[in-house]
Amino acid sequence: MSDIKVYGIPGSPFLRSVEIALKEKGADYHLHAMAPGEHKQPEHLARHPFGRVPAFEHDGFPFYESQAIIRYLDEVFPNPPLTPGNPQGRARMNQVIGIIEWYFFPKAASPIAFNRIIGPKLLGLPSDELAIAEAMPMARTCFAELDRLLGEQPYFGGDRVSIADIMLAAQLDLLCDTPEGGELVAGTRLKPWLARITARPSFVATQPPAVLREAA
Ligand SMILES: N[C@@H](CCC(=O)N[C@@H](CS)C(=O)NCC(=O)O)C(=O)O
Repeated sequence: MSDIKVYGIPGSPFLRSVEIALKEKGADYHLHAMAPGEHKQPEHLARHPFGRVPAFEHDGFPFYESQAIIRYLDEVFPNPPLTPGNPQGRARMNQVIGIIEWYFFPKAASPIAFNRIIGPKLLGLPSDELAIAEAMPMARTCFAELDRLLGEQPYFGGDRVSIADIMLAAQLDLLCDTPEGGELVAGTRLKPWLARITARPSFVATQPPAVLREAA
């Protein structure tokens, strides 16, 4: 039996995406839940020198970066597959992961969710309204483009949930609790997609802490 350890701060969408992938695979794991701030302490920096979450270990093999972790899980636990079986589906999945990592998370979701939820409700910091306003043009571009790329398909890579769906839905589920996220998702095809995917047992079992939901 394999030994899987996941380190992270509950509520982190990247942590949640790794947990969702583990649940989709039916793999047992141990979550080392960390408090905010612990991710900058030497113990965690030894696991993750960039001081972010999640970090991961499988049978003594430690590494970090959510995308790498989920792709690894998809290889070591092949069923059900989280990678589409055809080149176009895989290209679309990889494209969406690239959009999440380069544009959506750092330039849209992170400034909005941090200033609306994490900062004011969890860390006692004031909302930086300018940072939110500055993130909105990129957020609008991301929502429009992701809506276009999803199109009429059930999931980004085709008929089955893929790594892109898991990573994006973990981000959107939190962001869409904010007024800005709610406005951005309204009327898009992302809204029914998000409702469908977050009803999956893997999402239900990995809800963010209630304090983050109440905060929104
Ligand atoms: N590229 C990293 C990003 C991880 C990341 O940015 N995690 C956020 C939480 S969702 C974090 O650790 N933030 C803490 C900080 O920036 O201090 C991954 O995919 O794992």
